[in-house]
Amino acid sequence: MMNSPQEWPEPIVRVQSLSDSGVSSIPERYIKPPTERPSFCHVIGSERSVVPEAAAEAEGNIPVIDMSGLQSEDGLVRAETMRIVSESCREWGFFQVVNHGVSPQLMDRALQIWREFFHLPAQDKQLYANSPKTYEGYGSRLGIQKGAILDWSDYYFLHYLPLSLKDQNKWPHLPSNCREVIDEYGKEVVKLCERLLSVLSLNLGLKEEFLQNAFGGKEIGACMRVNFYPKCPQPELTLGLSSHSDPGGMTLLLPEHQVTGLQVRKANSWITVKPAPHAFIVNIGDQIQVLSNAMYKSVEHRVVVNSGKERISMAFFYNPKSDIPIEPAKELVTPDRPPLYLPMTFDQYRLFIRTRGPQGKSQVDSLKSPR
Ligand SMILES: O=C(O)CCC(=O)C(=O)O
Repeated sequence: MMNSPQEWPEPIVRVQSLSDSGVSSIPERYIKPPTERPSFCHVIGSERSVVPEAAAEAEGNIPVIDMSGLQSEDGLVRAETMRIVSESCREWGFFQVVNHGVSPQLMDRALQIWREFFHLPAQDKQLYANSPKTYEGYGSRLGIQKGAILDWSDYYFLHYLPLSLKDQNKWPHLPSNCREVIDEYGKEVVKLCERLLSVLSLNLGLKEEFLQNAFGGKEIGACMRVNFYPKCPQPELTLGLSSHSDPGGMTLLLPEHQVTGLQVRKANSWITVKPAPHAFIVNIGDQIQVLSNAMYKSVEHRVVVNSGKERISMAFFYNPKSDIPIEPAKELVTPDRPPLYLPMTFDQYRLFIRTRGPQGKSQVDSLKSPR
């Protein structure tokens, strides 16, 4: 197994400070190869296409699901809600949920404290500068490859669970209510994740508690990455976050809904997500793709930036306990559908993204068992 790297290969530059300095062109190390750039066009191969070989951007939106339907008195409404969740997991790997039980005020407060955090003076944030050893704290790159092309974003990464990794001293002490709000937000979001895992398990034809147990029962892991995408003078040349699928179990993303940026891959197109107010964007991570023997897909996504508005998003990652092997559920393995993946612990698995940075779906594909 690879060891965790200790230090960044190059001095860290805060993207926010670059943006604030008013540069009119971006440094070369943020310029993506033409096929990875946002195409800002709608039809593959159209004359307007700047990079015809790249996936085009298309109209549409990921499904929006009203979770109150799961408690409806009407059995048909309950069944239909389950069906839409199932279809979204199979067809999109992504959906939005509304009426999910987390207080909208708490969601607003959480986004607000992070907005305030990123607008603190540089020296206050610098106290929490992170290293690739654990990634906890204030960071500006993913991956440790020297000379890598970087993404146009800064972030804050912290552990929420298990309790042995939760260390509030590593969370920002400013703004003053920051730790309290993160704690409360985490508690509510964990409850929602538990509910969603039950729904996914039932939809897979498994016992309600199957996925939660496969994740390690009460010993699951949860961590949070708050992404800050500063304004960018040349958004057509770069990405706020390169294409990747999430390595963990399931992600609940809360973006600010006024500024778009997230794009989800659908066949050969990128669909720009239009966030519904106070919705969470739910997506299937690689570990659920493995556990479901690829019935559910962990889908590639990326973030585009813009020159007019900065953007914040909070990604809450609900993960398996890090040292148990994750493999396809026995119930989902049949002679027609042999196990598609070899077992691996999440600790081993996440070293890949921590070393190489976001790389599309190459990691989960590399896990395919030889046939
Ligand atoms: O900022 C976003 O909309 C997406 C963030 C994301 O994909 C991540 O943090 O893994």
